[in-house]
Amino acid sequence: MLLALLAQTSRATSTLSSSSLLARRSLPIAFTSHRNISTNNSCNISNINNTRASAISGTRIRSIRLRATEPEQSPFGNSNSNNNDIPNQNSRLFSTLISSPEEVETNIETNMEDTKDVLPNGFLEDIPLELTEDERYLFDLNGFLIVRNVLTPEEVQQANAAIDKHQVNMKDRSDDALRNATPNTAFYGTGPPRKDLGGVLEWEGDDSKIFKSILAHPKLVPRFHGLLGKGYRMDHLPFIIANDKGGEGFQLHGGTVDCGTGEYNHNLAYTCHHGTIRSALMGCSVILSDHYAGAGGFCVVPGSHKSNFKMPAGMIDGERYQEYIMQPVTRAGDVVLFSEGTVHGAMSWKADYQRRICLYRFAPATNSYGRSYFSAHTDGDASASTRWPEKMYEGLNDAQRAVLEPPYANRLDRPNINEDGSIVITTRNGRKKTHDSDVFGTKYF
Ligand SMILES: O=C(O)CCC(=O)C(=O)O
Repeated sequence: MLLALLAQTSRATSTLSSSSLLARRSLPIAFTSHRNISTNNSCNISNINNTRASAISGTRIRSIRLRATEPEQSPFGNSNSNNNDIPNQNSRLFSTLISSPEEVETNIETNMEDTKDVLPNGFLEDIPLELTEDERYLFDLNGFLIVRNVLTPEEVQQANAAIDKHQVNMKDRSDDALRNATPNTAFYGTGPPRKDLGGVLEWEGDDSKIFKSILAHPKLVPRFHGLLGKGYRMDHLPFIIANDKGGEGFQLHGGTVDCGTGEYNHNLAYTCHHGTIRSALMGCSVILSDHYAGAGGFCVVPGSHKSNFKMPAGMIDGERYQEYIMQPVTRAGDVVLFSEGTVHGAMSWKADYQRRICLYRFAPATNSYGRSYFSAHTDGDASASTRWPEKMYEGLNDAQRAVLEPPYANRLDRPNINEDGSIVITTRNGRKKTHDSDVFGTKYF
């Protein structure tokens, strides 16, 4: 709607600034700039688009102050659960200055340049063009970052409806060999095993749509670029993790210094050189049910991506030093990005409703950990195919398809995602390709 209206009102420009382009793609909550606040109106968030629409279609509104309120919902869509620690969205303020139809786009651009809003718990709500300084600081300090409201409540509901449809295929991790925690420890819970559900990117039509959107989501691409670099790629097959009440968590694992062995694990390296952060392998946990304080689920040892020593005995099972293990409070629609080099796990699930997340792993262009990108129909014969399961490619846009490329360097004709979601091929000089063909019989060394 906003997109169409902006298209109508904007003067035809062949080169739009990236901030404007992002604004066109942005979710409803895109315009925040405290500098522009001059209170005139307060209204429910459901009126935001209408208000914008009237501003865009000609009503002269000098400034709007919007206060968001949320509908009552289930835990699978930003719930009203008894949760005092979740940032109170009702108190979040949205404001934008709209002067005339012609100025709408300009104002959006202005606001997008420095949009930044710190939530009560210190985490960020914004739509940046790149990893912000605050995010860079938080990720470097803690080894993880929470990106709020990536999915709208409607998208969360859509994703959960698709899971409901396919939940008959959930596989319990019930065998001893599959359990992720040691019995009678804090992470084990009271019994029910974790449930895993794969195939999310291969589901028919709309069932996979939300899950495909994560691959190159406008709210995530700048963060992926900041933490993984351009040309980032999906590494593992994403899947749903579900836990019923009492359900088993996952003992602590990962770590650049492996928390179990104490050995350095370069496959999970975290580096920050010359101001550039890189995570050799990054977890991306899309939260699909609320995780209130004490509910359990994903937990992390903040800062452990830079640890130099083996974890003390007992901590890996949550039996000792629990006060150093943190369970981030998240709501359905949030996304947690974490370096796999940050020691993490999951606490047993305490809430009455089912825990649901979709876990992805992404990596820099030249990194590979998983092998399913070439195993789909060739059973691991790399020479036959370097493609993921064929159904994954259905209905993808160019940016999403780019993220499914196998690992190879950007200088070898790799599709990179631009800020506006379009693709640019990082072209290799034609003469070099011909030369390599002459030498190797293939245009890429
Ligand atoms: O349940 C979680 O959030 C963590 C899961 C995890 O780390 C894993 O499956 O490797």
